[in-house]
Amino acid sequence: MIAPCRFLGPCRAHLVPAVRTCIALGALSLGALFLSALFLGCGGDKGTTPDDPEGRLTLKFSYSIDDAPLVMNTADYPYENAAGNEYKVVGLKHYITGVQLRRLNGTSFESTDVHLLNAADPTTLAFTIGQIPAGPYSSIQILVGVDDTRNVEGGLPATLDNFNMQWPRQLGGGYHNVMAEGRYKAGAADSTWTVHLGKVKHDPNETFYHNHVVEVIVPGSGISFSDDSWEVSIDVNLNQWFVTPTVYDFATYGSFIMDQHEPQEILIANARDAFTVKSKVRL
Ligand SMILES: [Cu+2]
Ligand SMILES: [Zn+2]
Repeated sequence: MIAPCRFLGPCRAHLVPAVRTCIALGALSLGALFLSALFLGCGGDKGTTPDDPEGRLTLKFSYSIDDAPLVMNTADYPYENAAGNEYKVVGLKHYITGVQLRRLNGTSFESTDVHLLNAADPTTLAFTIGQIPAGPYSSIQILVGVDDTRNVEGGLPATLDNFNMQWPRQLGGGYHNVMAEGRYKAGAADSTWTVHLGKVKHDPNETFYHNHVVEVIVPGSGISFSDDSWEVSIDVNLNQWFVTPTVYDFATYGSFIMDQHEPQEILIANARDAFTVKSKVRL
């Protein structure tokens, strides 16, 4: 049996961020937490000089449902997806890794930083990448989730935030790439929907766990740097995750999709067009 990981519901082994006091820290010592916090910074910045210009890029994320900003933990069910599910959102967290600034000639500049974004905590929704070589970039590519190399047990620093995103060892270990969930109306009652994306075997007999991350080339994100700083605001429309190319009905796959390859593939394919650039501002 795999213990469910939920924002909602009973406090279980590896995840219940809303009820932090229930979490058994296990092997995590305070010392380890402190040390990893020290090393969590986003890399060094050598500073800029006139002959070695470098740019800085701040990516700022927001979440919406179609045209309205996402409001979580509402009493009612304010949203409706393409399948007709009336729903609310209780939690939404995901990693961003593999931020790549791509040039027209096919080369790119890539950041190795890992960012955990929590829609409930505005301080987590922006991060800055420094030391970007000058020149024009045609687009920004991001990986929603943890790249294959680091999505393994112990692949990220042992912080409480990463601990809360752990993926069960029985399902391949590592971390949730995306953890979103809420409730939806199911007839007279209501039920839980969960979008937990991580590692799953495609076939029970295979030994390889596929890492379900979303590769997004953010449309309209091209930008040119000299030794300046830019802020690009990216909006994520959650409803867009539930439509095109496949309409996703909460009732079809139930509230536990962590061991199901098919709904995870649908959600990954659907998510690719959910990210759009809202603004590009020179700071
Ligand atoms: Cu989960
Ligand atoms: Zn798959």
